[in-house]
Amino acid sequence: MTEPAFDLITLGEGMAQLSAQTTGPLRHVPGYEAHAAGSELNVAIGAARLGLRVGWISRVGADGFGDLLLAAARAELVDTSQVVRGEDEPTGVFFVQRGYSDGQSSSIYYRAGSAGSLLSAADVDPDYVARAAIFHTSGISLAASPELNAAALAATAAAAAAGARRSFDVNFRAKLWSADDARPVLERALAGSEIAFCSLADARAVWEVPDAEAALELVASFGPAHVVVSCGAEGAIMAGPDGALVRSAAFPTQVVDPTGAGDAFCAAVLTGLSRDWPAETTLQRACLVGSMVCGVVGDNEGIPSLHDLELTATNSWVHR
Ligand code: KDG
Repeated sequence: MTEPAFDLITLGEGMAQLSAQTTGPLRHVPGYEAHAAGSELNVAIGAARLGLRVGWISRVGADGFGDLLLAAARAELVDTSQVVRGEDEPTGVFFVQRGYSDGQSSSIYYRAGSAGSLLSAADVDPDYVARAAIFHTSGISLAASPELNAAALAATAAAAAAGARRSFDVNFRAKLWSADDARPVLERALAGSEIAFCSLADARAVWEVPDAEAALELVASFGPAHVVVSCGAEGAIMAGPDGALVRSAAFPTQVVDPTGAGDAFCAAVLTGLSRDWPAETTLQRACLVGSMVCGVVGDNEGIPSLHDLELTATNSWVHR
């Protein structure tokens, strides 16, 4: 078997994020700043910045926001040869309201009929997917539209046929589908994955589990050998194929906007798995990367390079 050309290939919709420049309800926000976002694009950018060879499969509009997404991916040397340029549909957009109702951020989507949601199975080249060591997608791709759902499933099947490891993040978005609609689809996707990510919040929303251990056990029961449950400010737990459970605390941070932190966490775990970091190192670094993203506006700008991560990790241990 030939060496995979990519450590990681992700598939999913990129979107322009318009993040409120001031905190509070959107109706009183006078200005926004634009960032490249979208879960699987965030993972691609994060993993590339951490040193992996990454490709991104997607579809963007022939508009300025499409240019923004491509520029963000290419700046990190993410391969965009499989990003289709739609002729007529706009690139999807979402607004982020920050620091309102419990200090949380919330995303308001303008994505119906977007270019990214119209990526289809016919756009997926199985030979390209076969060049990945790990293929990654998430529940957002399964929920956003029938076309994107079919594209994600086609790519997952191509990855399986080629012997690539399949990674799946539950990424439940209640604005895209209900828990009842999502549950069987997510369970099928988890059954077809080797590596699975689920936040405790998502596990509670979809399966009503009481705690992180129950979430881990439940997700593992669907089939994936490697399961990671992230618990926000409570840190994360991870179980590998050897069954050993690893825990990490979160790193205290001044939260500016947590949007994208889960994707950054996921990118760091996938980097650790690809580079054979010890399990404890992988999980601690992933928690650190997630906390670094929380301190910065934008989904992926706060993800460090490997050099910055190592430096920050050393300082964090010293000051803990
Ligand atoms: O994880 C961050 C994503 O939620 C954000 O970038 C937007 O992809 C997005 C989505 O569908 O929610």
